[in-house]
Amino acid sequence: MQPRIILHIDMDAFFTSVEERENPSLKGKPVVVGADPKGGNGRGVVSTANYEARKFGIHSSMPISWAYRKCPSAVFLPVNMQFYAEASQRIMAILKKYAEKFEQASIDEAFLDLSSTGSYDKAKEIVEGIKKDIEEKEKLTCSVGLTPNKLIAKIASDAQKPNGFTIITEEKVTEFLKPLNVRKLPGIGPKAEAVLKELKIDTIGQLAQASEATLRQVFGNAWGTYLHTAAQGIDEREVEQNTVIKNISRRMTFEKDTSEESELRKALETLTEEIGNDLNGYGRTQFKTITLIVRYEDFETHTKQKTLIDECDRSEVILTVAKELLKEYAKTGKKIRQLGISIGKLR
Ligand code: TTP
Ligand code: MG
Repeated sequence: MQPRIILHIDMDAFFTSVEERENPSLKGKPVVVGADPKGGNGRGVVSTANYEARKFGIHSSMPISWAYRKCPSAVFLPVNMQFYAEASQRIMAILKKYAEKFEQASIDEAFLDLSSTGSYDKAKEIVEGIKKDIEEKEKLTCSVGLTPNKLIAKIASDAQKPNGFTIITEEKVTEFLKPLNVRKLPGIGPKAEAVLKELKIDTIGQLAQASEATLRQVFGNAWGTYLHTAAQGIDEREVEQNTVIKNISRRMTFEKDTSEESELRKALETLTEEIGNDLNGYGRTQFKTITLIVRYEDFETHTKQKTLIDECDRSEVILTVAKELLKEYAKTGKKIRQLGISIGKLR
């Protein structure tokens, strides 16, 4: 069988880059896109920060009030989703032309299957063309990973941001993964990281050495096997043909972990409002599933989903369902670190 050549592409600091393109006077300044900071009293979260603002420790999903305190002189801009969605659509249209198999993974990410080029040299030329095309037509930069599968491609595109191009051929996969922190593997969060640390596993290389049986015992069968396989750099998933975003999600990290009901309720209201804006920005109206994501102070994370009988287009329903789903978690009395809402099966 011919080896696969898979490209993952991720736009650099996407929302802020679009803003900077429209207003070049922003270049070089720390820029934050998100809720109104209202002089440090604003509710809501950071959608993204440009690389200058990241130097101050500002990042996605942080409360906007916190970001404001970290860098009050940053330029704070509201989320202009329609604007980013349009840029995204144009970028995806460019990408689609380059491969028969194209999968949009989020507003600023996509996978392309370039196996039919037959070699990394040929694929590399195409990818250089893609980067140039996006830079010329959209005045935006992206980072890419060109590798044997989706998993490695996603890790590789992140390896040299911004404006990176990382090629990892089949024979280099083990060497590439070996020194990386386990957190680089999709799905490993702080909790799994802590458990692995107990086992004296810090790097993907060390994880690859651990026995599958041990990992299955510690993490359960499905997860254990995933970790074992992923650490070897194995991923059989195909690039799927899809061209539309299927869900929208928003997260909010509390400045201080909380179990305060009014604070949790306010957070759900803010998240619902932001999701409503995103939905409008995308020009979509209907959804069918609502998921609540709760991350506790110890990083334990739970999700609960409700599927509506009929498709729905009302924000109030998101809020009502999210509040209902939260009730059970609130019962535990454990403090919550982060809340998220995701709506799915969009139309
Ligand atoms: P990302 O690709 O995760 O981030 P980014 O493009 O801003 O920066 P990077 O260079 O590290 O890729 O997300 C793409 C866009 O999605 C981002 O610009 C804003 C939006 N977003 C949110 O609104 N909330 C979030 O929590 C995250 C992670 C992203
Ligand atoms: Mg990005």
